[in-house]
Amino acid sequence: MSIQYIALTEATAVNFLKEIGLLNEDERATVSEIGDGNLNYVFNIFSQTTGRSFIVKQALPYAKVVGESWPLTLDRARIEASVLQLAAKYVPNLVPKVFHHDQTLALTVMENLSDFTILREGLITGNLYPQVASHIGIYLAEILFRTSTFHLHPKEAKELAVDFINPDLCDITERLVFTDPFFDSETNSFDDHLKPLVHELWSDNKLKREVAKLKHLFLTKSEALIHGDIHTGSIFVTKDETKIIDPEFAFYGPKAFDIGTFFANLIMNYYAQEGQASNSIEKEQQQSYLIQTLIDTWKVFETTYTELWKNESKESFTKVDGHLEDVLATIWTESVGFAGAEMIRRMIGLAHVKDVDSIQELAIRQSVQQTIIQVARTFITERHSIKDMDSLIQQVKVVYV
Ligand code: SR1
Ligand code: MG
Repeated sequence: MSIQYIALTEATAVNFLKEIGLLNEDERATVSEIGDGNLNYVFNIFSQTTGRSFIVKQALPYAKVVGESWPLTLDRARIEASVLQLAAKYVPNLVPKVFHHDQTLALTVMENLSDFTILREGLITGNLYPQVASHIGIYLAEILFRTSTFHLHPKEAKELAVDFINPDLCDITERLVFTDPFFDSETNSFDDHLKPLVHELWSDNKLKREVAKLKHLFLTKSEALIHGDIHTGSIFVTKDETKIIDPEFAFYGPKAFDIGTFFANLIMNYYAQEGQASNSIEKEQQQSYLIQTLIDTWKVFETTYTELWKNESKESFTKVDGHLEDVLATIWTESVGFAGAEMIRRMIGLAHVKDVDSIQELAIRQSVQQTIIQVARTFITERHSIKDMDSLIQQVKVVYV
C-alpha cells in the first residue's frame, strides 16, 4: 500500500486504518501512543463509533531506548508478524490476532489486548495468574517442537530458518546478554553499590569461560524458531488467558534460550518480592506461586513436548529409546545457563527490569540485586549439576546476602 517508510503519528495511524478499511471513513476514533518498550511505537486506537479497537505497532529504524545512534532493521516487523501468524496455526489462543501487516511501513495491526495486563506489572503488584504456567509450557513446546527437525523435514526447517534470519536483533542479544555485562563496556549500567561485585564478575574466569559456551550456543545452535525475548514484559495476561507478544527477536536458535529467559524473569520477581510485597504473608504467597509457576511451566513443557514427540515426529531417530530423554536433559541444562545470563544482564547491563529497579529502599534493592547476581552465577557455572527443577529451586532458595 505505502511506497516509502514514514514514522506514523497518532493522526496518521488512524488515517492508515481508514485507508486499509479497518475503520470506515466517517468513524470517530481515539488514539494514544502507549509504547513503553525499548524499540517501537505502539498506537492504541479505539473507535467511538463501533467500539472496535486495534493496536498498530510500528518499528522505528533505530532502537528507541538508545536513539538514532543505534540503527536497527525494519525487517523485524515482518519477522514479528510472521511469527504471530505461524504461532496462530498451532496455538491460536496464545497470540494476538494479526489483522494487517505493511512491510514498507514496518507496521502490524493487531488485536487490542486492553483488557489484559503485562505479566511483569501484574506480578509486581502481587497478582497471581493460575493459567500462565500451563499456557507458556504449551506455547514453548508447540512452537519449539513444530519448527524443529523432529517435526519438519530438514529442508523445510532450513527454508524457515532463512525466512527468520534476524542479524540485527540477534546482535543486540549477543552484545547485551552475552558480552557487555561480562566486560567493562559502555552499555552497562548499574547502581554504585554493585561495583565491587561487578568487578569480581569481570575477573571471574570460570564464569566467563561458561558464558563463552552459552554465547557460542546462542550464535550457532539453530534448532527451532525461538521467540528470542520471552520475558514477563512480552506476555499479556488475565486470570484465564495468556497472549505471547513481541516476537521481533525471533530466529532459528537454541530452544533453551526461551525457557531460560522466562524462568529468569520469574526468579527475578521472586527475589524482588522482598521489596515489592506489602507484608511477609503476601511475600510468601507470591513467592510460592512463582515457585509453582516454574515447576508447572517445565512440567507442561515436558509433557506437551513428549506428546508431540510421540505423535508428530517425522525423524526416524525419535523412535530410539532414550533419545527424547537426552534431548530434554540438554534443553534443561542449557535453560539453567541461559536463565543465569538473562539475570546478570538485567542487573548490570543496558536493559533492566522494573521488578528490581523500582524497589525504593536502597538496602533491600542492593541485597536483591546481589542475590540475583550470585544465584545467576551459580546457574551458569554449576548448570551441569543442577539436574532438575528440585535442585534449581534449592538454589533459588539459597539466601546469599
Ligand atoms: C536495545 S533493546 C534492549 C532490550 O529490550 C528488548 O526487549 C530486549 O530484551 C533487549 O535486550
Ligand atoms: Mg519487546
